[in-house]
Amino acid sequence: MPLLDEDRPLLYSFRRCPFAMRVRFALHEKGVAFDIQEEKLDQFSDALKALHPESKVPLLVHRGMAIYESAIITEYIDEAFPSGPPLMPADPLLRAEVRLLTYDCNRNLKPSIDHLKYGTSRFAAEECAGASERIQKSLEAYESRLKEHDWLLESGFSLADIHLFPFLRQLWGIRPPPAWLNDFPLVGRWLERVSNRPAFALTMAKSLVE
Ligand SMILES: N[C@@H](CCC(=O)N[C@@H](CS)C(=O)NCC(=O)O)C(=O)O
Repeated sequence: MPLLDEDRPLLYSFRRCPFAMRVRFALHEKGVAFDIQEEKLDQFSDALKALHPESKVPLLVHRGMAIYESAIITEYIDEAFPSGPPLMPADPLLRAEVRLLTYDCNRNLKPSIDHLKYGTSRFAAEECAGASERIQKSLEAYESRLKEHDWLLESGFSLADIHLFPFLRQLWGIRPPPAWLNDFPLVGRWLERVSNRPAFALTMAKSLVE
C-alpha cells in the first residue's frame, strides 16, 4: 500500500469501474496528485472493507476521512482543491442541473444500460423490457442539450460530463451496436470530445501510481 501523506488523497479504485472513472477523471481535471490502491472486484482489501460500510469502490481517503459515493467524492474534490479549474458551475440552478443529471444517470440510465447489455443472462425479463426505449429517452434529452453547446451544461465542461461519460461510453461500446445510436450524432461527437481530453487519457492509464 502506498505511503499515506495526510494531504495527498488515496483513492481505492478499480480501473474499469465507471464510478471510479468519475473520480479519477475529476482528480486529473483538477491536477491533483494522488495515490491509488487498485482493488480486485472479487476480493476487496481488508483496508477498503474496513473503511466503506457497503464495501465498494471508489473510496477516497483525505486528511484522515474516508469519503465514498462517486458523486459525493467528485464534489468534495472540486471544493477541496480550488486551485484547479472549477468542475461545478457557480449558479445554483446549474449546480442543481448537474445533480439532477447525475441522479437520473444513477437511477435510470445506468440500470437500463445494464439491462440492455446483459439481458436475461443477469436480469428478469420484466426488468429488461423497455430498456432500449428508456435509454433513447435519456439520449433525446442529451442530444437536445448538445444542439446548443459542446458540453451538457451551457456554462461549460462540468461534473455533469464527467458523471455521465463512463456510462455513455459503455453504451457506445456494446457490440453489435444498437442501430438507434445513429439517431444521436451529437452525443457521439460529445463522447469523442470528452475522450480527447488529456485528463481522460490519464484516467485510463495503466500505471498504479498516479
Ligand atoms: N453508488 C456507488 C456505486 C459504486 C459501485 O457500485 N461500485 C462497484 C464497482 S463498479 C462495486 O464496488 N461493486 C461491488 C459490490 O457491489 O459488491 C458510487 O457511485 O460510488
